[in-house]
Amino acid sequence: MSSLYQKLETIIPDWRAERAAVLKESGSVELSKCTVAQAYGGMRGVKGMVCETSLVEPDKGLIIQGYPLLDIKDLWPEETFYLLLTGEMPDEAAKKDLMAEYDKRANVPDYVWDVLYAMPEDSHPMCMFDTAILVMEKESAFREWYDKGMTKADYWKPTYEDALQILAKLPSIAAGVYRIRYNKGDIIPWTPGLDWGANYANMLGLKDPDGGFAQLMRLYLHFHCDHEGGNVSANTCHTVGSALSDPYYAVSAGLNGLAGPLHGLANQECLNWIIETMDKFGGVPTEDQIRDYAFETLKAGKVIPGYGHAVLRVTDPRFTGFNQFGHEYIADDPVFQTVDRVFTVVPKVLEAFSEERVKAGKNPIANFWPNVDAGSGALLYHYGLEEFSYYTVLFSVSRSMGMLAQLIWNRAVGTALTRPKSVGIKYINSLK
Ligand code: CMX
Repeated sequence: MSSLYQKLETIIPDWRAERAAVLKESGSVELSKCTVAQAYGGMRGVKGMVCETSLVEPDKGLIIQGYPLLDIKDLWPEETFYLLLTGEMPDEAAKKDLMAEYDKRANVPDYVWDVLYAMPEDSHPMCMFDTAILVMEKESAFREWYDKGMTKADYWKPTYEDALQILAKLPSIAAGVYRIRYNKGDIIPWTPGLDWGANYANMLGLKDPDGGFAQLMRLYLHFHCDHEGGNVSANTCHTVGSALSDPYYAVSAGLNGLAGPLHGLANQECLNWIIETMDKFGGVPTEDQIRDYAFETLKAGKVIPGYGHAVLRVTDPRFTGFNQFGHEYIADDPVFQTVDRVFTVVPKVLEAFSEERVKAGKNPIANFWPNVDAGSGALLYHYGLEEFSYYTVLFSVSRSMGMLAQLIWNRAVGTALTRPKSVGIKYINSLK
């Protein structure tokens, strides 16, 4: 048994006791109201689900199990997953143990490669990645145990096994998608003993003489791991999982949500916008040029990708962390310099544009600051990962940790089938 599994066996009874106590003592306490505007507005701010892995505070950003992200920015993804799931920092032995657990499960079934090679050449990498996860559904331990009959108390155990199987294989699958989709040559196999982030970097097959790219991948995979429970991907994974669909179904579904341009796909759009700006002005643009192009984009009815957020009201600490990495490792890179300069200009442009919107009777823009997607692409680009349409796959590998940790937690405490009540306009009018 892995030390993570043993840890879960000891703490899950406490989670269950806590849940029972909170329901008994506070079951009738009101968490939230929901106005008509919120019902039409994507339920922003409505508190209607429970998530223990992480919290997003509008003025602080991501807090993982009580730790603000930038206080723990040097964690490796193995440590991140352990922390997300247990609320505790793993010691070196537990980290090594999880690495060994991944080694045991890293082999990807051949039929996955057959499916990926058979997909149309112009398939989106996210479609390939999500398909690869879904096609492995027949491997699900949860489904096998469920079909044989198991008690609810055991639900978390095969969910944990599925989670480890999926996480162990994702770097290989994601790197394989890259190599197949962009004709980069043969699949590069997983290296036992190498960590999750460095293994992924290695299997992509890019040159990394000083290990900077592997270092970036660890950071990248750590930073994108989770963003509490209500975002599109986590919420979708949770809803699908609440029907006891197994983790292969649930994670693939969640990632289909991540593939949308208002969510994870923004990182592809974002670097696209940066490169467009550089092409237009023949290099690193001046602040005035960025201002003009930003207004041009907004006036054409488009969003400035990488800016704004549904919850955050400050600069995303994940952007700050990537920006620090850029200053430390690739300060002379023109794409990074452009991203850095855009950061000094675009918030003011969005503020001014928001005022114009309000004067025209439209909603204000709630947040002018960069989100995670504004900065990550420039770093990837520097290390030779130039295919923007691939970027959301990297995000997906990481976000699977959060979705799976949430799924295990929900199975462990027995969270119910998701079924909010919907209403129609006649009902709303009847309330007047
Ligand atoms: N550029 C232009 N307009 C923007 C904007 C931006 N960066 N951010 C918000 N707005 C607009 C919205 O489109 C909305 O307009 P309408 O009322 O005409 O539809 C208005 O401002 C109000 O939106 P909001 O309350 O500030 O933000 P939302 O919660 O509705 O949307 C988000 C949040 C992220 C979808 C939005 O800020 C956006 O589209 N940003 C650009 C895309 C992006 O970076 N997405 C990545 C988010 C992080 C992630 O999930 O990966």
